[in-house]
Amino acid sequence: MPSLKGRLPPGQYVTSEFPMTLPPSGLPHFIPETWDLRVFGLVDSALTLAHADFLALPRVAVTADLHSVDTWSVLDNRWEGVLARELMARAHPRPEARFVLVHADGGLSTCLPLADLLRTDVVLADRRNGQPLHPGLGYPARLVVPHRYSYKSAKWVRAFEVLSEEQPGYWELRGYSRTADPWTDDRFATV
Ligand SMILES: Nc1nc2c(c(=O)[nH]1)N[C@H]1C(S)=C(S)[C@@H](COP(=O)(O)O)O[C@H]1N2
Ligand SMILES: [Mo]
Repeated sequence: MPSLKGRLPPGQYVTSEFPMTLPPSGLPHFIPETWDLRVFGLVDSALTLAHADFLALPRVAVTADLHSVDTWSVLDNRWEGVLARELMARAHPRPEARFVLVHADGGLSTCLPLADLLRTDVVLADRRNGQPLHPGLGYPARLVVPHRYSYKSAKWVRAFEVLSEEQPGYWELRGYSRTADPWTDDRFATV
């Protein structure tokens, strides 16, 4: 058992598997022929990628822990996929770009600072621990944002909307923190 000292944010416990919650509408249906991934908004080169285009992008592997606001943490996930910064670099955000609203199938959206998406550990993953990502965990493209509570790690991502101002997403509109920093127990919105 590896030492957890320094690994576990306040109020979290370790579990080995994701609860894999599904949206009320059920598991989003992935159809490779019609699926696309878009980057739009305040960019000079809006992107629409087919699934084959996404698969052809440079790939990375990132090992990271994921912390849920519901107090469970899953440690040492080895995610494989495409860095969000790879997509941003291709889309060329304009100088006024500051935030990105992530749109996902199943109704979730979440907003992150553009700077978060430029980190070298923020990946749009399609594999975990050497296997294709389980559909319930977000296949074909799950955002992984290790330094934020996992409601920022949108499953089934379809688009990144680049904005100048922050626009609250699904959980941010429902009382959860906009900043979502596990290390400061930053779970709920402060009014
Ligand atoms: N598209 C989408 N992504 C999502 C969610 C969702 O409902 N829809 N739930 C989020 C929340 S609240 C959490 S805690 C994690 C849960 O990850 P898991 O379902 O892989 O366990 O996914 C996040 N990503
Ligand atoms: Mo969550």
